[in-house]
Amino acid sequence: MNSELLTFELDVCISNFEFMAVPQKRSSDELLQPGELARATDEIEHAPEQIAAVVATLTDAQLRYKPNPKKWSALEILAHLADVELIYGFRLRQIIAQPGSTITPIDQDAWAYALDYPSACVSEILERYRCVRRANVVLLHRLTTTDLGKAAFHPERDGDFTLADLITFMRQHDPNHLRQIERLREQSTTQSRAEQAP
Ligand code: NI
Repeated sequence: MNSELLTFELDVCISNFEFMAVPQKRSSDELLQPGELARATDEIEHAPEQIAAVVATLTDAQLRYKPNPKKWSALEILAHLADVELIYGFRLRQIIAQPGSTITPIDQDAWAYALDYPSACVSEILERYRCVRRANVVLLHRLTTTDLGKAAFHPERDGDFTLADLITFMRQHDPNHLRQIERLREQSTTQSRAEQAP
């Protein structure tokens, strides 16, 4: 099982399914508060630039550093973010246009393996992540709080997955992985120093 941030307290993988990463640490109901949808949209809009800024500080070795074979490298996390953005895009449109339809769960480790995340090109995935995010943010700007209760059926929840749930997940997913990349940078630097020590 590959590494993934699945809760906001733990950075270990306890499930293959991205859905399980919905931590509900922030309640989806928060989005109903005045100004909160706009605040979430703003956070979601700017997250890729924060990720890109951290990635720009990484050497190629740091990008590929894995603390152990089962954990993702920063490069694999980036490829995951770019692919998850496609999933967000589809799910946003699905819930808006076809409420009551059924969501297809994602096995993120199967995606990472089958789509060969370690061979990803950083500039390509960053560009795709930003581009699809921009398109998704256009959609988010159109939403009002009355849209947030629209839902599709999520088999792994055995219940509704609302737009509020999805947006709450989106606003937490990038910062979570940003911290994961920063930790990988620190770990790789520490290991590099240890290897150079006499
Ligand atoms: Ni993730």
